Amino acid sequence: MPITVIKADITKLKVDAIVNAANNSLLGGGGVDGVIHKAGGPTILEECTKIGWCKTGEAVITTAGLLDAKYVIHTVGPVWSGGVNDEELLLQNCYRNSLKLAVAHKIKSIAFPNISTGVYRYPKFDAAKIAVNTVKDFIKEHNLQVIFVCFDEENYYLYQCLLKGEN
Ligand code: AR6
Repeated sequence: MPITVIKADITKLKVDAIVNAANNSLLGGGGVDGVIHKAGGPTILEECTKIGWCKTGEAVITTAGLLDAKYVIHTVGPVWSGGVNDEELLLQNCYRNSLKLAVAHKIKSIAFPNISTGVYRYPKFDAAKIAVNTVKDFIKEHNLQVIFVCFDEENYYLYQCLLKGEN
């Protein structure tokens, strides 16, 4: 099954890479970003500090410190501001650039949180459609196992609906 959806804490997963919903500074924050840095320990932050910055929609990679994953791919989602600031394209870019980075590092399994749907307030249904469509499109040409990791019930329900009958 190349695409699955689960309800879980992403830091607990044993996959090649987990994706972090970071901010431009890469210095950590709240939400899933805070949890990843807390569980992964200081080496992730050290590597992020060396990288220094990530543009919205782009992605960078570090090792995963104390986590069971091998890598953390940090991507920066758009802040929702009504859809007038290219948010849709930027969110697509987050998924696509994270997947490209995964392929470049020979990663075979990757877990995504629901990027931008927390602090950054992207409407959940729209964000889920973008995530699912972008991933589906990408894996047509790449051999990757993708796990959507939902944390709240609403996202879990939306992803299940969107992926029903897919696998
Ligand atoms: N595992 C999986 N998903 C989680 C976890 C977890 N342990 N914890 C929260 N989520 P957010 P954003 C979900 O706010 O909207 C940070 O301060 C959460 O339920 O983490 O992209 C950064 O530094 C939500 O569905 O990320 C940025 O400043 C999803 O992760 C800013 O927040 C994303 O919520 C990024 O905001």
